[in-house]
Amino acid sequence: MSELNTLLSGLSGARIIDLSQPMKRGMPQSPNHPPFRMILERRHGDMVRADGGSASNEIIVTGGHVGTHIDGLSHVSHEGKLFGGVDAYEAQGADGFKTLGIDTMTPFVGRGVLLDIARLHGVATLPAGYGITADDLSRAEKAQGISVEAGDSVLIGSGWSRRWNERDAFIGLSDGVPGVDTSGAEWIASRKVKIAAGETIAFEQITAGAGHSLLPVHRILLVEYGIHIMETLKLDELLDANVSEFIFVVSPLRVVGATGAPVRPLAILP
Ligand code: UVW
Repeated sequence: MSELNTLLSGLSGARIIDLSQPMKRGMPQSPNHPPFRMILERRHGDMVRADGGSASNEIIVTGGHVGTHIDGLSHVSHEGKLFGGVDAYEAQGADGFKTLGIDTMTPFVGRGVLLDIARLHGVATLPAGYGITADDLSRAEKAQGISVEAGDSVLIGSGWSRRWNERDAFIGLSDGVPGVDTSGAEWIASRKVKIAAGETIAFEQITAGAGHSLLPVHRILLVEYGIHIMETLKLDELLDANVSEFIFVVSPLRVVGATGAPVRPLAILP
């Protein structure tokens, strides 16, 4: 058997779960970012070719941080510095970033570990404003009999993607959103993961009425440790399947110099 066939036979019968939310106008998103818009620029019949053929196409205008997306290391600075001490003001320009743009991220194909914090607490969805601590993460590892290792990507299950269709509650400006607190962020960083992913817009704990005014977990992961953050993943199917590990595939759009990009992550399960 050829090496390719061996690889393909390993995948035959695999279950592939799409972890992206559908991108459409009006979907929940952070008020910090330009909204997603798509319009049909040309419709069938606008121009019909001599052979009867016709084509339709669209214009898409969107912020790089709406829908299921990944944050590049140029997204957040602290006191003027990006990850690795890079000067944020020198690195940025009208065409984006000379360095640390999302195009410089190597696509990830590797082990994904899902820590289900909702299940740990005996609920399908964590309450609004709940802070996921380092202790929660350690206890979830023990309960699931799994360990997050260097080079993995970690996905944090809060169950919040079950609320995607409740736009205002999902955004959580009044009641808050569950997410990792600073102790949880330090725990994730200590495991030397490549990507930290969650179901909510900000990944971090947002308390009632706080909005996205302070985002300390972004500073810790993106600026101090160079760990990409992924937001607004659709994890409900994976949580319901009660799986802890899988092949995780993340290949962001290669937008040169961008601070983030939409992505359609996949989980591949045996
Ligand atoms: C938020 O909208 C808070 O997420 P991002 O990190 O993509 O800006």
